[in-house]
Amino acid sequence: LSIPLSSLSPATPMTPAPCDLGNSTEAIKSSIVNHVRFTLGAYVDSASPNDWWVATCLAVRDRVMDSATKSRTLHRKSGVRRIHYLSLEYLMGRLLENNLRNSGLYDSVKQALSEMGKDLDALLQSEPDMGLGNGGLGRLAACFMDSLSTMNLPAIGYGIHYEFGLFRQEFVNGRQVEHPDAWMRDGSPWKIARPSYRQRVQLYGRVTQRFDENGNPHAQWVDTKCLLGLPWDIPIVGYDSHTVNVLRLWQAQADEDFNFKIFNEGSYIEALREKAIAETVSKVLYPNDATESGKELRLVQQYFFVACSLADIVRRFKNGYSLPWSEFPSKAAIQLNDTHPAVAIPELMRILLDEENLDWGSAWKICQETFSYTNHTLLPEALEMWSVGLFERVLPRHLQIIYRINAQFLDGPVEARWPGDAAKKRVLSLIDERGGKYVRMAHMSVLGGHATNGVAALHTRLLCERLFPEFHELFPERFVNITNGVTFRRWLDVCNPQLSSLITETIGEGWKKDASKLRGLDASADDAGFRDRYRAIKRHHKVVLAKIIQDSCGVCVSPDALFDVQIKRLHEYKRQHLNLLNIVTLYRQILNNPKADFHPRVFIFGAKAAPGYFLAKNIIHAINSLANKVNNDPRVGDKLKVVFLPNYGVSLAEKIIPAADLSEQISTAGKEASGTGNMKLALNGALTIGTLDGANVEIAEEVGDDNIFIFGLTVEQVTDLKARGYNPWEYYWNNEALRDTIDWIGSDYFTGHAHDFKPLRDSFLEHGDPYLCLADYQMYVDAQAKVDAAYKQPELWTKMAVLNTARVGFFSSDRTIQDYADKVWKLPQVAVP
Ligand code: NTF
Repeated sequence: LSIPLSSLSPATPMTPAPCDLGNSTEAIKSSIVNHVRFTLGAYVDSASPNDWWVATCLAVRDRVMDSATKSRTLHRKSGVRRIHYLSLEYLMGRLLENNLRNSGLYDSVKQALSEMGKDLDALLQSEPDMGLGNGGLGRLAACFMDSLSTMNLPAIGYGIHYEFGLFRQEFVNGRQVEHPDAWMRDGSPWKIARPSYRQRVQLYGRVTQRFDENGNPHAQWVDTKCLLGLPWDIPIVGYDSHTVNVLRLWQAQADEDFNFKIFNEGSYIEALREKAIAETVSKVLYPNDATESGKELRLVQQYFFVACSLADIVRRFKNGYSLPWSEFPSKAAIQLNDTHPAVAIPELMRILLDEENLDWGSAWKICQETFSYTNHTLLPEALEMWSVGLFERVLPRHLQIIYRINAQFLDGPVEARWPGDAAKKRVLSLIDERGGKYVRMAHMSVLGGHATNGVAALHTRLLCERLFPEFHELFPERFVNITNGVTFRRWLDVCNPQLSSLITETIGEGWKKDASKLRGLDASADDAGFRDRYRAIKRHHKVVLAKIIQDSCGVCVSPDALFDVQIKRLHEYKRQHLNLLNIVTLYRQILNNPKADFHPRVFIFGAKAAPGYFLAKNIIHAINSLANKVNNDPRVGDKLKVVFLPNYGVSLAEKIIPAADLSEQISTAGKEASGTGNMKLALNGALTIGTLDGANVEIAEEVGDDNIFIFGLTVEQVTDLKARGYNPWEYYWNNEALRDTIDWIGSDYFTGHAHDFKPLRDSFLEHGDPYLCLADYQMYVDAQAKVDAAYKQPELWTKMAVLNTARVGFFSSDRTIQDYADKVWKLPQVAVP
C-alpha cells in the first residue's frame, strides 16, 4: 500500500487556532475536570485528593504556559540582555498558592473547586515542599525568581533537578534523625521536560593539542567520561505581570552511546551500573549550610550544572543572533550565587578558547563583562577550596586555564601594584599553598567578573576591609553592596492574607508592587481601632500555630503568651545556645521566685542541623531536653513553654512567621552576612531582639531604635576582645546567674546523664566559646527583660509592631533585584503584553 507523500503533509498546517482557556469559574471547572479525566484517567466521583491537586495545578499551569512562551519569544526577538542566575540551591516551597495569588486566579479557582465540593485550602496544604536548598541562600534565590518575573526582567534561573531535596527531620528522644525527602516521587505537575535541549557534559580525561585551519594550536580535552543533562522547566509566575520566566533544572543521565558499546559487549549489568553511577550526580542536595564540603561528587555536581547551563546560554546566543563573540555580554549576564557555580569562569574560557578559537585576551574580556559574583559568607570554613589534585583529575583542562589566569594576574596587576612582593602574591593567588595546594574559588570569582557584592551594608564593608582587602585595593570599583530582600507576595500576601487585606484596605493595593508605599501605614500606628484589628490578626495566627504545636509536639500553649521565635539553620554562630542560656536562666528565676511578674512566654525553635555537625546536634538535643523538663514542671505551669518544631522548612515558616511576637536575630556580630528571616518576621510585625549584625543594622535604621531591641558587642568590640585574649572563664566566675545556668546544663538534671551536654558545656568553657555567648550573655538577659516589660503594655507593643510592618519596605526583593538590574546587570524591563 503506497500513500502519496503529499497527502501526509497538507499545505495548510493542522494546528488549530490558539484557544483562550478563559478564567471564568465555569472554564476553570471544566479544565480541572478534563485533567482529572483525560490527564489522570480518573473518575470525577472517585478521584483522590492528590488527583484533584494535580488537576488543579495543571489547570493553572495551562493558563500560565502561554505567557511563558510569549515571554521567551519576546525576550529573543527584542534582543535584550538576559540575566542567567546560577545557583546550586532553590528553596521554592509550595507553588500552587503563590501561583494562584500572583496570577490573580485565586478567587475563581477557589470558587470552581468549591462548586465541585472541594476545599482549596486542603489541597494547598497537601502540596509537598520543593526543598532544593539548605537555608537563606536557597530561599533568596527563590525570592529573586519571583521578583524577576514580577518586574518584567528577562531571566532564567539555572540549577540542579535533585531527586532528593533537604532531608526530612524527625526527633527521636530529642535527637535529630534524618530521612530522605522524596519530594517528586509521584512527579510534579509544575515541571516540564525539555528533551530537545538536552546537553552533553565531559568530565575526567586528559588534555592534548590540536591545530585549527590556520595552524594555531588549541588544547583538546580527550578520553573523557560523558554525562547527559536533561532540563526540566518550572514556570515562574510574577505578581500582576505577564512575564513568566523559567527555572531550568538539570537532571543527570547516562550517555547512551557509552552504554550502547558496553551493551554490545554483553555486559548488561555493567552497563546499568554505569548508568546508575551517572544518575547519582543529580540524586541529592548536599545538606551542608555554611560549611564547605570537599567531596568529589559535589565538584562533579557543580561542573555538571554549570556546563549544561553555559552550553544552553551559548546555544541561544549562536542560534538567536549572528553577532561576533565580543557581543556576547550584551546579550547575556551571568550571576554566580556564591562560589558554588564559579567553575563557570574557566568553563566559559574553555568554550571560547578551545571550541570557538578565540584568543586569550578576547576571551578573558568577555568573561569579565559577563560574570558577577555574590558573596554570602565571611566564615572561613565556608569559603570553598578544591584540592588541586582532585580538580586536576575531574577537570584537567580547567585547571590549566586557572593556572594561566593566575599567572597573568600575579605577573600583571599584582606585580605592577606591589613589585617583588612575594607575600602579597601568596595572599592574592588563586592557589592556596599553606599546606597542600587548593584552588580558591572566591578569588577566582572576584577576578573573573566585573562585580562582587555583599548582601548587607555591614557585610560588604567587612568583605572589603577583611576578606578581600587587597582585591579591594586593586579593583575598588568592582565591589558593591546589594542588601538582601524577600518577596512580600509570599511572605505577606500569601502567608498572612488577613494582614495583607488590612493593609490594602488602609493604604490601597500599591504596596504589593512598590513596597516603599507601606510607609503609608505609619500613621495607623497611632490609631487604636487599627491596632485592635492588627492585634486580632496576630492572635488569629497564634491560635493556628498553637494547634500546630499541639499536633506536632504534644504541648499545649496559650495564644496569650509571648511567642518568641528563633527559626533558621542550627549553627553555633547563630547562637541558638545563647537563647538556651537565657531560657535556663528564666527557668531558674521562676523556680527561685515563683511570684515574679513575668509575662508567660513560649520559646519556639525551628532548625535543621547538618547531619555531620556534632555540636549543632548536641544543641538540638539540649533544647529538646530542656523543653521536656520545663513543659512538664508543675512549678512552672504556663509561665514558660519551650517547643522545637520538627522539620523546619518554607511551609512551616509560613505558619510561624505571621504568629511570631519576637524575632531572635542574635548571631555574633560579624558572622551573619545578612539574614532574611529577620526581614520576614519584622514585616509580619514581630519585634526583633538582635545584635548589630548583618541586615539587623539596616532594619534598626529603618524601623528606628525605639522599635527594636538591640544588644551585644559590636563587630569592633568583638575584634578588640578577641585581640585582647577572650577568656570565657572570667564571665563564668564573675556572673553567678551565668555560672549556675551553665552548671545546671552540665548536671544530670535534664536527662539523667551529666555527660549528655558535656560537648555544649565544653564549647562554652573548655573550648574558648568561639562565638562569645558568655560575653554577650548579660546584655542579652537584660534586653529580654526589656522585651518582657514592653510586652506587658499591649498598646505600646502593637504600635511598635505596626511601625515594623510600615517601615521595612526597603527589604522587598523587588528593590534588591532593581539594585542588581541597575548596578550590576544593566538590564531593561521588558513588559510582556
Ligand atoms: C547565607 N549564606 C548567609 O549566612 C545569610 O546571612 C544570608 O542571608 C543568606 O546567605 C542569603 O544571602 C550561606 O548560606 C552560605 F552558604 F553562603 F554560607
